[in-house]
Amino acid sequence: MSAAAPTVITPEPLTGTAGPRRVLVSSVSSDSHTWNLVFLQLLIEEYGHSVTNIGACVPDDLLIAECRRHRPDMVVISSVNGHGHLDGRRLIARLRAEPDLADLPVVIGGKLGTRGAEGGSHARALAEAGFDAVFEDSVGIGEFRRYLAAPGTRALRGAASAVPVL
Ligand code: B12
Repeated sequence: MSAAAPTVITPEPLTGTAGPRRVLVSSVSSDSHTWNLVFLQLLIEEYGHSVTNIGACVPDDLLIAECRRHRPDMVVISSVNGHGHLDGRRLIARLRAEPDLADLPVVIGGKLGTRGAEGGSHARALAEAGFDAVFEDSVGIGEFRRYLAAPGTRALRGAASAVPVL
């Protein structure tokens, strides 16, 4: 009996993007979960981008400092402990209040509330607070893949959209 061929999952191509970009992955201040961050790092790297993963329980001030230090093309925030909708709104308000970071592409995803689907969506409130996109839980993964591959994605469409290095 011959062995079954291994399954290869190939990411969708990065059509229309301008090559590898620098992505900062972070959690929010209250959240100590880490495998979500590792998962996201591997997913984003599959698309050829480089990732700096600054880990769990990141205070807002530290995230702001790391954005200035690394000057990423995009920030990806993940939270699964249920407080992401609160931490996220506070964090993005802080970030958008900094003139040099106000235009930085920032997205958030994960288990953003404590009650799952029955608690309703937090996407609108988070987008209104300043996130460029919101991806709720594992159903958001497909959308996130499309976002990474879309030619119009702000952080990925060309050098002109990158945050200038000071
Ligand atoms: C392991 C674990 C822990 C470990 C974490 C260890 C570590 N080093 O990470 C420990 C024990 C520390 C822990 C603690 C707590 N946990 Co916990 N934990 C889990 C558990 C069992 C697995 C999480 C995991 O690693 N999953 C694997 C990763 C790869 O998947 P994921 O986290 O689900 O993320 C997926 C999606 O959400 C999505 N995603 C996530 N982020 C993003 C971002 C973007 C941009 C996109 C596109 C997608 C995306 O992609 C991932 C893959 O599909 C889950 C239950 C479960 N089975 O999921 C609970 C769970 C996340 N924990 C929960 C809770 C409540 C807690 C505590 C508050 C418990 C407590 N009372 O102390 C604390 C929180 C501490 C804190 N300060 O944050 C709840 C959260 C409830 C909610 N959000 O509604 C869960 C869901 C358990 C439950 N059903 O109640 N936990």
